[in-house]
Amino acid sequence: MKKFLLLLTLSMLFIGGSVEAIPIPLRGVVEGFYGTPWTFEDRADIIDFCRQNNLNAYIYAPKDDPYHRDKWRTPYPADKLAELRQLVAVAKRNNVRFIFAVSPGLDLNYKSDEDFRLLIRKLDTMYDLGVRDFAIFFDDLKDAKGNHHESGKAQAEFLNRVQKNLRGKYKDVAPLITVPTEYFYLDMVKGDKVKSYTRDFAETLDPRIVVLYTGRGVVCDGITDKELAEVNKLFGREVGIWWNYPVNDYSLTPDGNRNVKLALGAIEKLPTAKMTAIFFNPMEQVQMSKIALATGAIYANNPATYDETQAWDKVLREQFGALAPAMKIFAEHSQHMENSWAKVGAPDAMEFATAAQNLIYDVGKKSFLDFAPLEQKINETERAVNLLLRRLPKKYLDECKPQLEQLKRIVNADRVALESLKKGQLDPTLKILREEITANEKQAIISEESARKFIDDVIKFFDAQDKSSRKRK
Ligand code: LOG
Repeated sequence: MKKFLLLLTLSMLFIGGSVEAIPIPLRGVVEGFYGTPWTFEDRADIIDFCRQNNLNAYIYAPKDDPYHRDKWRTPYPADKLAELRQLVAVAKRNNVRFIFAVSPGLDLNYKSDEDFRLLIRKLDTMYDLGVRDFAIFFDDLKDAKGNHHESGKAQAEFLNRVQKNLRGKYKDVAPLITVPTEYFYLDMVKGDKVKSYTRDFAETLDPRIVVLYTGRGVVCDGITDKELAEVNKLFGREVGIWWNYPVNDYSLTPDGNRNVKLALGAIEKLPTAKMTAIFFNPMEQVQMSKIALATGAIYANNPATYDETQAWDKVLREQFGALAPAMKIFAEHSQHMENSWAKVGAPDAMEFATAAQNLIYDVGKKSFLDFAPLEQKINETERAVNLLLRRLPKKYLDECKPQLEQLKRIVNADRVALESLKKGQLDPTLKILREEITANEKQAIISEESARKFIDDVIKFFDAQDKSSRKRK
């Protein structure tokens, strides 16, 4: 009998030869980035997008909404409240859970009854607007030296008290969601020991409260099943993921311009094991975020069968129709995000980079030269960029014109670089073109290790040749 039941369940899992999808129960978008918060229209648009893509939750947590973080004690003014009320209604219509978050950690006194009262007052107001899901976030409370002075126990007790208050008054609120102050794995441990903040937090926190974490790092190159299992064990519950892609608020120029590189790749390298929740943190550029977010939705609806290449193609076709092939070429150059502490996303324009590297290698070895592969890449990129600049609808162009124009400058210089290699002599205009590109990197960064790098490599190649020929003289 037991065997029969097992067979029955197994065969129920395999419908039409494929495993039935097991969606992550709580899946959606967390508006959790630094920089200009989305507008009402952006949010309504993304909530509608969530429904269309079978995402069921949106977290309201814009770092630079003063009433969410800096001035969390201050109630929303009437106009903001009216907007939130409308948004909650939009979410309800779309069957998307509107999760309202507060980030009080900058100056919260965990032991103060007054602070507790003020926080609950804010949540009560939102309850009255129709919100049934709440989150309290404690991320990014470190000082300039990277230290924080939070007590894991005090923080968890505070969260327990909030949860108890809400669940006591209201029978229809969902379990509280939180992000601890140590929210990425490498910050929770020291060597093979769990740090005291995280240990106390995990031990004290009501097991029903949902904990979100970001992976090994804040922005990291994937999460394995094993890593997730380790963190589940650490917190004594199934944790959820706050995934920092396609967010680009840390893509800064030396003079502090934000969001200069766009993350247009697919979500990749996430767990296939069972999970409770996943939220994708998007870019300020809301339309451009939809490429990664839609692949994230495909992932979240069936992690076990997710294939990022397939998902990416599908999403580009759905979102850009006839412009999809051109958009794919542009997006190929703008997937990878990396700095001293962050690394995520597939490498940019791999085929382009390989063609460029091979060519320079062959020129160096004075072996047979085949310019065709790179020339073809330059041609197709140029055609794609020009088409997009002419034909992309305004709502998209408004968000990606600087990057498209920058890629146009880069491929233009790539062509001059290629011609230089053909002639065996550096065209001096290449250095001028590079200066223009560098100047524009204040507005837009793209393809750093691929199309952009080829320019530097060719200049370096001729400079080195110059030097060695001078030496010989
Ligand atoms: C913030 C988030 C920010 C992201 C990327 C979390 C939990 N918090 O370093 O607001 O958008 O990194 O810069 C974060 O990720 N902290």
